[in-house]
Amino acid sequence: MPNMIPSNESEYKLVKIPYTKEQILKIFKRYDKNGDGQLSKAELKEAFAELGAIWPAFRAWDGRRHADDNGDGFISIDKELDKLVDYAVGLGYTVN
Ligand SMILES: [Ca+2]
Ligand SMILES: [Ca+2]
Repeated sequence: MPNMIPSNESEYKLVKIPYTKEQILKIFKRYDKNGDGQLSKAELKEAFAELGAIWPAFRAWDGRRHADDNGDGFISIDKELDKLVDYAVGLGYTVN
């Protein structure tokens, strides 16, 4: 924050802002790198890494366990992504 002189100590504290559902949705959609409308394990892993997951590979696995309704190993952006977003929202990732 340039040119800002905090008037008291509390303003130095890092304010953690949780991602909104919409932001998380956008991030997941952005990680459909090959554009097939499905999120693969590798794509999920990268998305969770961006969200700040400590262990993205685990989240990619656990997220699919929650949201992969038809069990094909992929998250369908049309049909299954909502569930995955709810799962990710519940983890409380914060911006920055
Ligand atoms: Ca894909
Ligand atoms: Ca699926």
